[in-house]
Amino acid sequence: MPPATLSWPKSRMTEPLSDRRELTETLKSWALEAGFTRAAAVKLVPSSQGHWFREWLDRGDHAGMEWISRRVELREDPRKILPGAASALCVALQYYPLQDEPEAEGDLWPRVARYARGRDYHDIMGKQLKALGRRIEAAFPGSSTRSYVDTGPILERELAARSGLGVQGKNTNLLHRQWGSYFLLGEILLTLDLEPGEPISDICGRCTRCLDHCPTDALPAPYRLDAGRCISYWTIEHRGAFPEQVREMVGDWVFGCDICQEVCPWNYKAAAGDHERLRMPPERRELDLQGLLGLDREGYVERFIKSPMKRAKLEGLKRNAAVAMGNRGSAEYVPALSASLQGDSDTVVRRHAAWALGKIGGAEAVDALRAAGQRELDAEVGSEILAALHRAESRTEGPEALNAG
Ligand code: B12
Ligand code: SF4
Ligand code: SF4
Repeated sequence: MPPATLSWPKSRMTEPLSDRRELTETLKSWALEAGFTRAAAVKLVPSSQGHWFREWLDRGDHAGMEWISRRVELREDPRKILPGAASALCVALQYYPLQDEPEAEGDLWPRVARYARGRDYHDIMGKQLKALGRRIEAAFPGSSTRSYVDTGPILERELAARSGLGVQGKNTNLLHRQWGSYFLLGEILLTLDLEPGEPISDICGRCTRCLDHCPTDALPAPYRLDAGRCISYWTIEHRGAFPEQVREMVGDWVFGCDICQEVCPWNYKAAAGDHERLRMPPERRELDLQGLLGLDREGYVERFIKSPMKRAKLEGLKRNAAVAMGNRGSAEYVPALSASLQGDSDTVVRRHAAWALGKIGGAEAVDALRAAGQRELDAEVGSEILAALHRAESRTEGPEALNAG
């Protein structure tokens, strides 16, 4: 293990290759000590995928994520982010499978994306990267670092692909023969000059499983994701009510979607990671769909404040839970949905509870909708109840009953 105080004379930083290699190996070993599963270096140059990114924006494939169309010039050339930046140390954190972690059970957790079941990776990786950055700056006086996980203006998959941490698959995720694709990415931009890793060549070959199995056609062509059709986008990023056609489209996914990874052959036997804080904490494991829909703010803060699922906020998680129940179509959910329709303070949640009752149908659901319709003061919820009643009654009693009413 290299000493933490290792100090390299400045003049040697950009000089002989063997020193650069040694420096790179040292930093990579520090990244593993910091808790990452893998690390690799890349030279910073303008992106070779900038035109694809612009085309993606021009087509509107970013849906409602306006924030991603800002600071495009930084995404196209990460050297503009940190003055003097020459390299990046890219890191990967394997989140699934985890050694000895039991499979998710119940009606909720198997429909929460695997990356989101443990503690928020932004916290975990952000702290690890900051500590690593401090260690590097202390060991190499005069050098600077800037670290990012997810939220920076960086095409993280392209950068990591050039470092050799994986190769982009047709589902756009970064893939690796040994590690599959269930790993998260982060990076430290550095003024130090590192020895770049070797990019890996394509491992998809003629496979098209992810494109064929995406339930919403969100992958209309290899390497192209249309966020406006992606369950992950709607359940994580979208605020407010779902448009009508999206409600059936998201199926019973409650947060994110893993289908295009589940079907990928490289994930069948992926190596396991081992990070304690990525495991699902017991206070979350016991929650099911009905528990989530009935959660109050205190219960939400207790369970989700350290979870990546807080991105959807309490109202978003409840909206998603109600829609998942509706799409499951089971009468066992009617009492929980009725309680939500009558008592939830959020109009978006009530609207989706009404929709789900209409979708499930049956006499009990119709009664709950009628009772709520008499009390509801909000116009949007009111019309949602009417539409749901119409749908439920037409299936429960037949069209004549509707006309008679
Ligand atoms: C916005 C975003 C989303 C959006 C849009 C996703 C998308 N594919 O763009 C939504 C909300 C849908 C999303 C979903 C998910 N995300 Co996300 N997301 C991001 C974010 C913030 C930006 C991605 C981006 O720049 N998209 C722009 C488009 C244009 O990029 P792209 O799809 O990668 O397109 C490139 C390629 O297609 C390539 N390309 C085009 N043609 C060709 C041809 C060939 C031959 C090749 C090789 C490449 C190529 O060029 C494009 C430009 O680089 C990144 C973090 C970051 N800062 O990078 C995380 C990130 C990509 N997400 C991540 C994760 C984990 C997910 C989910 C798995 C979560 C989940 N389970 O629900 C899903 C996966 C869905 C999917 N199939 O991509 C991880 C991916 C880790 C990995 N192993 O790849 C990242 C890196 C976050 C992180 N720090 O770990 N995400
Ligand atoms: S995350 Fe789900 S909806 Fe999005 S592209 Fe993958 S399979 Fe399709
Ligand atoms: S499912 Fe097939 S095409 Fe899709 S990423 Fe995996 S190997 Fe590539």
